[in-house]
Amino acid sequence: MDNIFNDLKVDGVLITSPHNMRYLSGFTGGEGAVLITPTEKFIFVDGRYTIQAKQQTIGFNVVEFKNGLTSELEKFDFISLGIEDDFVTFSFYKKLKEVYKKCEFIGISAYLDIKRSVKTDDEVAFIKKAEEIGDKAFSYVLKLIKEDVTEKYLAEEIEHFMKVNGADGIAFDTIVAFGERCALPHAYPTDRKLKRNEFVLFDYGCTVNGYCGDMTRTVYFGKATLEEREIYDLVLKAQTESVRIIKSGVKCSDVHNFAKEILKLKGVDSYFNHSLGHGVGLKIHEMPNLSPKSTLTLKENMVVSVEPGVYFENKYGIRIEDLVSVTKEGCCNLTKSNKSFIEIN
Ligand SMILES: [Mn+2]
Repeated sequence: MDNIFNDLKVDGVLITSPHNMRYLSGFTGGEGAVLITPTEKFIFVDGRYTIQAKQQTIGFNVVEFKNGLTSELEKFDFISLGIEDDFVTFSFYKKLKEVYKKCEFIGISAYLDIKRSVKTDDEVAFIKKAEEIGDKAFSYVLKLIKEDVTEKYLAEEIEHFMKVNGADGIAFDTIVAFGERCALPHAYPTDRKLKRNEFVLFDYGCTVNGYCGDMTRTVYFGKATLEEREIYDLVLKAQTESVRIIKSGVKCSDVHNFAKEILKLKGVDSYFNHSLGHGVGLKIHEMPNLSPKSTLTLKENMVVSVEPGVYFENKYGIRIEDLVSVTKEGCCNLTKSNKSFIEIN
């Protein structure tokens, strides 16, 4: 970040999104603003966050504003100011234009997204820890699977387990889906009861120091049909083989297309209706996407999910997801939970 003034032609950077404020300053309060100039760093907060900002930031001047953020911003002048074009509202932008009448505003969201996509070793370690807690939650929840249990119940158990086992929160609303509900890639837990002979899909993650975990496992309650078993093994093949080709220098779109080709072996590639994966970090969905549209190339220390899935309306769905950190030679799988076919009886 310190070289932002070399990378971009700006003489100041104003950050207001919670994730980028946290990334750049350590402040987790989510409200306020971070202002960085070539010589100084400021964080502006209201009275609720003054102590917290002092505790969480290093090298920042903590300024408590009493008459609104703009009254503090008026004390500065910029020729060219970087702002988050993907986050700033139209009304805030109009205010900024009134404060800095002759200033040119430069959108820096994409720049920060790319910057954040490559993790430090510490950031990878936090994600790894989140995934370890997720792995433990999976072993725990497997034991709770039985007839008539509800999706909501299992989801609550997973979240509670993670929170009392080292997580600081959940990365996104936990998905637990049974049977035909597994065909909704973003299913939400309901009071639906588990019946014999259907799939159970779990997709969840916790946060550790703000960094997200993310994993998906699909298991079977009862005795699967041959077809169900074959499709599962195909999704598993797409998942494991895709992980195998990931390394620094590989195009993100190539990994997606590779997985799709494997699903084509049994003609189910058209039932794979999302991208193969996404970056994770302080946000659950970050750059880069393992998608056919991506123009990015994998780099060392990017962390991405690899999650092929197939979804059959009114029947069932299967998705298997691991997180991997990209290395020079390949990748390191951060998710250790068993992914071979599991039947629970
Ligand atoms: Mn995911």
